[in-house]
Amino acid sequence: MAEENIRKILIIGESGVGKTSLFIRYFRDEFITDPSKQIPTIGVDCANRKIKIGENEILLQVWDTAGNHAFMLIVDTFYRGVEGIILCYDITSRESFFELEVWTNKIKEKADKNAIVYLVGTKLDEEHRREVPLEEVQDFAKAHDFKHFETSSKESLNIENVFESMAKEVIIKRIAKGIMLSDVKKDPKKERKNKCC
Ligand SMILES: Nc1nc2c(ncn2[C@@H]2O[C@H](COP(=O)(O)OP(=O)(O)O)[C@@H](O)[C@H]2O)c(=O)[nH]1
Ligand SMILES: [Mg+2]
Repeated sequence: MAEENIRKILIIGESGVGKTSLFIRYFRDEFITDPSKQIPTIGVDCANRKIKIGENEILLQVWDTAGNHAFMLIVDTFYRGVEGIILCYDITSRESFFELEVWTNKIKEKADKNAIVYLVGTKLDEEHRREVPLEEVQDFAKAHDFKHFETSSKESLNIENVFESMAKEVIIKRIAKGIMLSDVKKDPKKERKNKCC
């Protein structure tokens, strides 16, 4: 597939919130329960999936990153060219919600200002252990203009929806940008002809 049809998406957030589980559920439709089989993310991991929306086919290239601060310098270099960011927190961890402020600042600092950001709460199957009230996180999302989702990788809730919705938005944004670019590229002579003075 031509390079221009590859759309880069980054999954970020604190260590242990469930980023890799989200990634594995989407790409392999699995959830690894055996702790001995869970491998902590080292730096970054990547997978691709072809997605067709209307006439447009894209390759969604998703990068799962390590939230661990030891890998921060490597991970920071991956924000370049990213069109969508999935910022994760754990609905059962108030601390992961507080850390969102730090992640939001990082997005502002490192990512393209046009990147689409989704705020994704994980571990929805653990509703009985919820520490992050829905209303509070919705207010946060609204204040930052992020779309908000809650998911469970364990029970496969809302996962496809997050990625499909992101793919759609990225395509729409790209089409809009394409129109703008073609406007800019218009022949200046023709442009002048059309003007009345
Ligand atoms: N109950 C439940 N546990 C989850 C879910 N997603 C991840 N976990 C658990 O949370 C821990 C951290 O998950 P991981 O995906 O490695 O987090 P990461 O460090 O953000 O990549 C693991 O023990 C997972 O089994 C989920 O949807 N539900
Ligand atoms: Mg991980």
